[in-house]
Amino acid sequence: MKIGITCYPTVGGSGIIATELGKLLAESGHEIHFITSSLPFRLNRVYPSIYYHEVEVNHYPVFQYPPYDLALATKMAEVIDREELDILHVHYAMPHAICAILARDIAERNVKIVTTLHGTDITVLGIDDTFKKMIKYGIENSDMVTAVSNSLVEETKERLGVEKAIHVIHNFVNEQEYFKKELAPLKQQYGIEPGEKVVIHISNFRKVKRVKDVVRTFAKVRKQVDAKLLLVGDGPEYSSVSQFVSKLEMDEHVLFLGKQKNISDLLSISDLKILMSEKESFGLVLLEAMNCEVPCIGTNIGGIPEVIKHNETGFIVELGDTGGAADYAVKLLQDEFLLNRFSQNAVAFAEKNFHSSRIVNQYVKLYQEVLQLH
Ligand code: GMT
Repeated sequence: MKIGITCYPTVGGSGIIATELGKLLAESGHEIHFITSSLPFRLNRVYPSIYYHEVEVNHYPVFQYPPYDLALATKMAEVIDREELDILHVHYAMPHAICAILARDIAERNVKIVTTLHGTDITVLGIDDTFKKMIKYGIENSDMVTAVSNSLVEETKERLGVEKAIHVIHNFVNEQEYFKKELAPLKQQYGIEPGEKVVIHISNFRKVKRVKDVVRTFAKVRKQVDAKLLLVGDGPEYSSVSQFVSKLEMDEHVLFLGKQKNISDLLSISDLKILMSEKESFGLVLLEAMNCEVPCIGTNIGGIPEVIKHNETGFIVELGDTGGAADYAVKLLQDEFLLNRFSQNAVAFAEKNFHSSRIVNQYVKLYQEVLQLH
């Protein structure tokens, strides 16, 4: 098949999924055309049968705002016809599905549109009345729609009143990259003592991630367990979280690592991952952790309970329950046998339910079905 893929190419779970999917589809013989504003950051080497078409936005003085969406739709239409695409798979309804629909109208070829919903398009933009109708239109006029969790399907139907079938295809990780490595020297370089446990949180530090709840949980854990907290990522809440850490006099125990590329190395030196989000359609970082044998504690929000199996691969707590999260964390970190069992359960659960080959097959099957539609 010849498949066009559009996503937000910068750092973010949806961009990672779209790019890794493109890479795996290319490996299994399909021709992939990325149509994005910049080179997807995971496309870090040459892949025969992967092509990249850059969307260029012209800055004519007559436009007060550069028309990115229109430039994208025009580029999509051009690529559909020139490269004879069978399918255009877009990640995010807003604006990508809308642009794809416009491109389908402009193009001469009968291309099928598959839209994948990743969460923030529904849980954040879908609340805004201005966008609600537009997102609904994008979903209803796509040929097939997928969402990354059952919870996101329910939320989409509830918030937007969408009747169309939405297929759940969970997220996956690149197992060649996410696996546990032996990296004891790295721990030492970060000044982590041999007996100390390592708790990790990775996010884009947006408000919805509730990073302060992670710090609150960790502060409670520290009262009983010798441990360090690694905070990985950057975003709007970064400085207020750092002030909060100082206020709790935890600077010595919390390491702010900023944005990092080799996340699997950091996960390999970690014992536990904490995600206290108030919105999360899936939580790809949890799956990355599980593949590196790191059990997770997460909130009972969105798709998180579909990824963490409570009391088996980690624990689920209610939103804001930092006391409960700390109790579970202490229980795991103080019992080497239990921690090891949860680590093994986590990697086995990830392999069984979210292995890349399984997920990519689900997409291929969906593509085959969409091509049967008139
Ligand atoms: O979480 C974010 O802020 C980034 C966002 C994205 O666009 O990558 O993540 C969303 O998509 C990911 C990939 O499907 C999911 O793992 C995240 O849970 C989802 N984020 C939210 O729903 C808040």
